[in-house]
Amino acid sequence: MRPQPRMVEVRQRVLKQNDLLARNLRERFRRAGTYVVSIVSSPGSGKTTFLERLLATLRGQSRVAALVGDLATENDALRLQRSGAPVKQITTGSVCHLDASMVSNALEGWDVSKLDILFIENVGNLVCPSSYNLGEDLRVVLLSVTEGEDKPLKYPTIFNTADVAVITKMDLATAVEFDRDAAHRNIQSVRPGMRVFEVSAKTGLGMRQWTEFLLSVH
Ligand SMILES: Nc1nc2c(ncn2[C@@H]2O[C@H](COP(=O)(O)OP(=O)(O)OP(=O)(O)O)[C@@H](O)[C@H]2O)c(=O)[nH]1
Ligand SMILES: [Mg+2]
Repeated sequence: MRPQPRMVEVRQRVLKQNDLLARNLRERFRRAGTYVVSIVSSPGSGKTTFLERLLATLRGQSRVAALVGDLATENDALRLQRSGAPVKQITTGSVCHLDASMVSNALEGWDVSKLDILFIENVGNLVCPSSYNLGEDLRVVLLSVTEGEDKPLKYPTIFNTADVAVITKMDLATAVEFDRDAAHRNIQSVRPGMRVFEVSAKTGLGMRQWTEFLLSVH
């Protein structure tokens, strides 16, 4: 009896299935000319607040929309809808990440060719989302100043599978004695060369640089 290898096999099959669906999604987005940005981070590090500000800023110049994942509630979708952009909530029940099929189902009824940028806020989690490709062009990992500079070292996979990092809640940096050098050093040690932005979605600090970067890559 070899229970462990069998478990690994099932997991690999699930991931392979997701990769196939993600490839279809990626192709669909490419044909539609839609740039897709996914956001991952631990719970409460500021994904929705960051997106609220981004949607409000970009609404005037780009056709933007968002999908947002949580285990339960429509709270984040209701917050993001205030921007006036199309937004859909994905509730995952007990699942700690979004997968490509959830994204595909949520897009039903949407003409993606009418979107310039689609944002996907993943379920707040520093582990599960890293294995699931969503067909995105850019994966952004957020790290808030309140959660500790060591998070990149403890959760390297989520940083390794992201393209760019954003340090959030910079307005609280002094209050929590945030060690900026250590945070940057830790990010670079798990993902050398990673581009890192520092923002406060509350005060707007750093948001212009971030938005300019996004518009330059999309
Ligand atoms: N001071 C400060 N607080 C912030 C900032 N961004 C978010 N917050 C606060 O942090 C808390 C969590 O913010 P959310 O945007 O809901 O975080 P989230 O990552 O979307 O949370 P989940 O979706 O539950 O994982 C809220 O109380 C926000 O007001 C910021 O830039 N500065
Ligand atoms: Mg949120």
